[in-house]
Amino acid sequence: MIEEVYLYEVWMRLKTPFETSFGRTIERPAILVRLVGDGVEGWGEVVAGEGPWYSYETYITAMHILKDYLVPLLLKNGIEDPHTFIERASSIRGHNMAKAGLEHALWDLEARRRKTPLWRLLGGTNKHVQSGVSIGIKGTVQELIDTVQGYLEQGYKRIKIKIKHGWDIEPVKALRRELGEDLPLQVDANAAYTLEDLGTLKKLDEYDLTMIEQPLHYEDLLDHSTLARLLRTPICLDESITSLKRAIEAYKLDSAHIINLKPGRVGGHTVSLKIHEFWTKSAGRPLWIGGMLETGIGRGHLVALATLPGVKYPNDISGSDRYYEEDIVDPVWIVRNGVIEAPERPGIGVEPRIDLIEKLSKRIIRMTA
Ligand code: OSB
Ligand code: MG
Repeated sequence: MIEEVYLYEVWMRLKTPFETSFGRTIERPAILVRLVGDGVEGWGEVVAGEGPWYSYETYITAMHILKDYLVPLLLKNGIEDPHTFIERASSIRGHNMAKAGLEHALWDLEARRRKTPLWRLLGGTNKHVQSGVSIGIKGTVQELIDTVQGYLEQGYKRIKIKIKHGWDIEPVKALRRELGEDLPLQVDANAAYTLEDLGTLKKLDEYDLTMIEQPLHYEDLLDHSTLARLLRTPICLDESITSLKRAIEAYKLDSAHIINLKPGRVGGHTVSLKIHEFWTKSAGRPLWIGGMLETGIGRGHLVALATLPGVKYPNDISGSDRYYEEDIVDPVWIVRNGVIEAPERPGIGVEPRIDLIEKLSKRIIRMTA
């Protein structure tokens, strides 16, 4: 039985600011969800940001939905199983990131109870997770080149750069010129363009990018479908895929060849498994696992998901040291030769450092059955 639920609002200072077309992050909030039952713990992380920029959810709306709806739903009904939780939580519209934080904690708890690694419980097959790096918008092209070179020296398998108006053709052209045709390179626009920008997007199309991620509006499927027909570069959708239904629609409309699957965006592992099943088996298309600058706890959940057989590209799952001076888990996540090895330890396979988490928390809420 789950006896206690803790919600921690932690703040994590990034080693370097992370800039995208929607804004700049220096310090990142995260809501950590900790379940305690029968002497076993389960941990999850809510990936909502400080403001409603990537998604309408924020760490404050997530705290509200968890505290006032999701945790009471769980405790009142004695729910322990992630599938039942997601079914019952479907009466709450949206708020996928809040749902995922708690649902992930239930999965971790279940895996730890069974003394099995979460990735095996999810049906993962490949314990060698390919690690890519997502690089924010920089002040100068030279700074970008130096940053990319640094990550390549550390062994990262592919480079993704953030683009926006005024920071698109030039950085891509410079990276191709300086680092060659073979550099595995992709771009992420975070919804910065419209079909009016076809000229720019056509120019980007000439640089043999592995994919272009979410070029158009954050809810769009239709214009992406039009764009997909006009570009050689495969389109990858991130923001637009918020549910299994949206993934099916994207397939039917041919809006994308690839999905960046983020469990936080779709409401957790249960829905992620369904999207993986549909997109990679029924539709026969590839996907990979995206990130939201998670702490080591959220990263553990991403690593587990990235072991699934339909993951065909390197993921936005980098080592702990790419994000934070000091991560909140032991051991921290390490990238060797561009690979993170999924651990054989139970659950997400790393232990949250409670003392450090308490120290970094601005708010801690404890709820009991
Ligand atoms: O669009 O993929 C994105 C980070 C925050 C919000 C959105 C995105 C990202 C990233 C970072 O690209 C990926 C990572 O965690 O390394
Ligand atoms: Mg993205």
